Amino acid sequence: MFKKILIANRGEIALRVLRACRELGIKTVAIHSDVDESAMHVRMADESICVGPASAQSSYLNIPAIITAATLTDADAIHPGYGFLSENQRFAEIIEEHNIKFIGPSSEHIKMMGNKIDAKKIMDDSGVPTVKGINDLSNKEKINDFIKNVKYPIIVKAASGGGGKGMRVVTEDDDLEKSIKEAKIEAKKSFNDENVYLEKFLTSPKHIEIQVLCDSHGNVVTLGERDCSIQRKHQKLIEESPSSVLNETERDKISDLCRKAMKKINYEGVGTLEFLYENNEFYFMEMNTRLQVEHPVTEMVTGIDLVKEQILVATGEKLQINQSDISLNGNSIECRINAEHPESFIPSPGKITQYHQPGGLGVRVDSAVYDGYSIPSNYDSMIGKLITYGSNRQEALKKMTRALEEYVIMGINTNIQLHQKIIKSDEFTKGNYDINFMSKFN
Ligand code: MV4
Repeated sequence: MFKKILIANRGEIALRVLRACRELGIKTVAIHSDVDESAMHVRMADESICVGPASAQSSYLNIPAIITAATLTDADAIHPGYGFLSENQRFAEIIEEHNIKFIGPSSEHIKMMGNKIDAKKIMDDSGVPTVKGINDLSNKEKINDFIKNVKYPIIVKAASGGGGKGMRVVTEDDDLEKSIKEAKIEAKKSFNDENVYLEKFLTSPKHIEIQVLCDSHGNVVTLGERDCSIQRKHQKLIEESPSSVLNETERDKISDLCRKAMKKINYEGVGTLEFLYENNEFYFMEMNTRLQVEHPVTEMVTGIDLVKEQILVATGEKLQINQSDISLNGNSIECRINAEHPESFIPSPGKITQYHQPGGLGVRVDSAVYDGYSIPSNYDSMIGKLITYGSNRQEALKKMTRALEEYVIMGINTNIQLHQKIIKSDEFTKGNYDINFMSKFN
C-alpha cells in the first residue's frame, strides 16, 4: 500500500482524493500556487508545498515543480484528479520514470485514447458500436461516397480534440472543403495536431457514458451509466445516474461490450466511455482515462467509492468486487455549482461573505469553499457539486429542489437559480431531454 500520495490538483477534487487517502491510512501532500496558500486542500493535507505562481501554467501544470515536490516529500504516488495534467501522457511517463506511481492508466493507454481516431478504431475492432465515419480525407471520391451513404449533416472533428474545439457541422457540399480547412487550422492551433475526421452528425442525441473500473490482473467491472446531456458550451451542468431512458437489457448490453473492450486492451484504472444515444442506439465517441467530475452520482447508486478503488488498483491489488456484486440502487443527480454571472455566464470570482451548505439525508456537497474564502480568478469557475440521492428519481429531484433552496452563497454570483429553473422544468422532470436542452432553455 502507498504510504504517501501527492495530490496534483486543487479545489473539491483535491479534497475528494484526500478523504479517500485518509480512510485508507495514506498520508497526503497538497501542492498549491501562491494564491491558493489558504485553500482548503492545503489546510486539510498532512503536508503542503508551493509549486509556483498563480497561473495554472506555472503551478498546477508545472511538471518539473510537481515532480520535485513529490521527490522532496518522498511521495510514492501522484493522483492527478481531473483536468490539469490528468490526461497528459508525458506527465504519466515522467512520473513512472521517477519510480513514482501515476494513479491512472499507463501512459500508453492515455495516448491511445487521446487520439479519437485511434480510440474509435480500437472500440470498433472490439465490437463497440461507433458513429459512422471516415478518417482518410485524402481521397475526394471516398469522401463523396461516404456522404452519399450517410447523408448530411456531417461533423468534422479533430483527432486530438475534445470539448468541442476543432469541430464543424456541415449541412451541404458547398461548405465541406472550407469547414475541413477551418477545423484543421483550429485543431493545429489548439492541439498542435491538424488531423481531422468526418462523422455522420446526430442531431438530437443524449450524452450517456459508461463507468469502468479495471485492475492490473485483467478484471473489469462496469458501474452503470451517467446521463450528461444537460450541458452548455461543452460544459456539463447536471448529470444523473441511472439514465431515465435505459432499461436493464439495454444497459447490460452496452456494459458487456465495454467490459469486453477494456479486457481486450488491458485497460487499468477508472475510465469512462462516452456515447451518443439516439433512437435507442449507442454510438461510441471517445474515452476519458481519468476520474470524472460527475463520478459521485455513480458512487451514490452503486455504493462504491471510486477513488478508493482507483487507489487500490493502482497499488496492483486485485479488484475485490465482481460484476455480480454491482447493482444500481435508487437515483442520484448532480448539479455543478459555478461562480458565474447568471445571464452572461462570465466567471464571478471574489470573496464569499456568507456561506451555508445544505445537508441532511441524501444530500452530498463536494466543495472546497468556506465562509470568507476568496475564489481566485485564475482557475475554473466550478466551486462545488451538489449531489442528491433518492430511492427513485422523483425523490432525488425533491431532495435537489430542497437542497438548492437551502444553499446560501453570498458575495459572488452563482448558477444556483439556473439549476432551480432547470430542475423544476417540465422536460427535465420527465427526463425528456437531449444535448440540445440548454440551447432551447430560458
Ligand atoms: C457529435 C455530435 C453529434 N454527432 N458527433 C461535442 C463534444 C465532442 N466530444 C463531441 N461532440 C459532439 N459530437 C456526432 N457524430 C454532437 C456533439 C455535441 C455534444 C455531444 C455531447 C454533449 C454535448 C454536445 C454538445 C454539442 C455537440
